[in-house]
Amino acid sequence: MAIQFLTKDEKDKKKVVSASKLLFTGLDNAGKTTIIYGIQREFSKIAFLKPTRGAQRRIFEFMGREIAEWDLGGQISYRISYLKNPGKYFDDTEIAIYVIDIQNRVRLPEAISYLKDVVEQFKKLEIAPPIYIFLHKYDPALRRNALNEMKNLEVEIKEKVKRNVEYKQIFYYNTSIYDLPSIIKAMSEILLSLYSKSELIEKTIIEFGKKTYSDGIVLLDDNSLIIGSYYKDDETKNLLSASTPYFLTLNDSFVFTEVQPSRKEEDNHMVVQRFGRNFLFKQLSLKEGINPYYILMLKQDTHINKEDIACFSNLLKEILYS
Ligand SMILES: Nc1nc2c(ncn2[C@@H]2O[C@H](COP(=O)(O)OP(=O)(O)OP(=O)(O)O)[C@@H](O)[C@H]2O)c(=O)[nH]1
Ligand SMILES: [Mg+2]
Repeated sequence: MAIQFLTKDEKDKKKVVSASKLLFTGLDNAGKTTIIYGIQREFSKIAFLKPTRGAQRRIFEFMGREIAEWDLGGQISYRISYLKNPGKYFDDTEIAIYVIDIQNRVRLPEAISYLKDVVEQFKKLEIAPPIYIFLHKYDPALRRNALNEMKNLEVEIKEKVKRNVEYKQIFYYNTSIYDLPSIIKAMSEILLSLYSKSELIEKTIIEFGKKTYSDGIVLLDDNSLIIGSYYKDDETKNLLSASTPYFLTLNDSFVFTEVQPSRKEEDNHMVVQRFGRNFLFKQLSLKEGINPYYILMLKQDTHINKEDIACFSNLLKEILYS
């Protein structure tokens, strides 16, 4: 049998073709690249962001599957070139995220008009991916100080889209980089919709939750995305979902280098006590060469049984990678 060696470029190309395409589009300055860096916790890059030049692609793994993320720079000259060559930019989209800056009212008509253009391209290409509209820059300060105004604006945008854009699958999320859980929730729900495995994972987490006497558990991947969760009640849910980005960020800042090869997997967990309860955060390395996963648990006690963790990790590995 002939062995085929591929160059890195050829391999990347092959990956792009087989991966599910996730398209980020919208006007310039809407916040697309910020959202992408947000879930990667690349906060230092966010502060110095420049407009994206053309289409930037990245491949990442989500639940054992490859996702090709396309970030289409939204400046007018690029938008024109995408519309001239829809096959190259819009074809094969499985999920589209359309980002609208809700703080820029003046550009709302332009944002809706470009959404219409994008939908037209999908129709021309005979594809019908769901479009998730992010009403972005929905900052906590605005929510606090101008909630009624924001609610009215939301209704207004949705009505305008309905009137101007004929498309079956349009869904909405309110997001802000100053409310990372809002981005994590949106991205996780959207990507999970691609997977049939998610129900099985959910069941595995519930079982693990009961076995370990946990009030709640969130399973996360390295992109801050929530793969599955189990909550005893709403209060636990709110506490846990609000805390995930902070534990991940804290963990990032404790990155151990190769200089400490003796560091064992079981040492790698944190316990934080708040509100009379214990948050346990632990890294799970399911497979070599694959980014780690993480669990955040809310418990009455601080006990964590190694065998239970090993069994849970094995089950996850089987579900995700076999
Ligand atoms: N207030 C607020 N500002 C944000 C938010 N997200 C992004 N921004 C700011 O919006 C500006 C534009 O963000 P980008 O992510 O570069 O926008 P983009 O959509 O990628 O723009 P192009 O690459 O030109 O298409 C930056 O100054 C960000 O800091 C948010 O949630 N709230
Ligand atoms: Mg950008």
